[in-house]
Amino acid sequence: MLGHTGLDWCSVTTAEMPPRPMLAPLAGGYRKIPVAQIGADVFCDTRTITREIARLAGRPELCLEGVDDAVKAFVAEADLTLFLACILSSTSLKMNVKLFRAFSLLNLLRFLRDRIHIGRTASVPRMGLREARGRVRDHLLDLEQRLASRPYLFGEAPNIGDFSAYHGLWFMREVAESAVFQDHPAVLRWMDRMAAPGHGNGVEMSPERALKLARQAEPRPLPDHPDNDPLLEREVLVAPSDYGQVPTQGILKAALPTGYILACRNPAAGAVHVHFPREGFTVSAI
Ligand SMILES: N[C@@H](CCC(=O)N[C@@H](CS)C(=O)NCC(=O)O)C(=O)O
Repeated sequence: MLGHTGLDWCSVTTAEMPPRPMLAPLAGGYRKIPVAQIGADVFCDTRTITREIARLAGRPELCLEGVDDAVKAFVAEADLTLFLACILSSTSLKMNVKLFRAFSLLNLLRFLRDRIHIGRTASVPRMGLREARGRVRDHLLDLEQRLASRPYLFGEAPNIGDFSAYHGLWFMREVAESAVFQDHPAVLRWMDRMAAPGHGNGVEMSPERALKLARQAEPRPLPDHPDNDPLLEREVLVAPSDYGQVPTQGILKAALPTGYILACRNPAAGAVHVHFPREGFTVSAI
């Protein structure tokens, strides 16, 4: 999405699983990636990240608030069930060999143990390998049909639906080198079109610098919105409701129709505002 919008950005590479000691102070313990940062504002989950990209680029169709209900429903399915189906169906000998090459044995065991823990504690519908493969096949047929008459899934230009569908399939095609795409030429052409702009003007940055930028900045002013949530100004926990349900603790500063803003403070990052979407997250008082 950063490539398609041509925005300038910096990239901090983090470990593939916690502990992530430099990221934890910024995102208040939220365990998933990606996370985005603008000064002392930190955006968790692609739902809040895409909203910022859409705003900065003046392209409302890149976030959920800018699209109609049909696209929203498509994204809900693509981001969770279909994404998990893509990852599950990527299980193959080739994939296992790649994992072995990428990790030391100890790290591989840690990684697998971590994934099993995520799987066991997840509250998403369980899916076997057969079901996952079936879902991916149906998904590809649906995309092939959509793309028969237009370059992107919903029209002449990409919207958030394209990006949601793309990332799971990217994993299958590029990382797992899956053969399922052979009978779907329109999907392959669309994937090439999606990848063509690259990742934009991304510059590598150290985690220390990211933390320093947070410390030096003030969180931006809170949105002007009538807010009478009973938890406002109270210490709360916000956690994903699907998987990786590690909570972030902070003071609830805003409960907007689109999401929550938490104030967190620690010596490494200073005072930060951590943004979460409402959908897919729970908030509870401590
Ligand atoms: N709903 C999240 C999903 C993000 C996600 O699942 N990220 C994976 C890596 S691609 C992750 O962090 N999984 C748990 C973990 O590894 O800690 C989003 O849209 O950002």
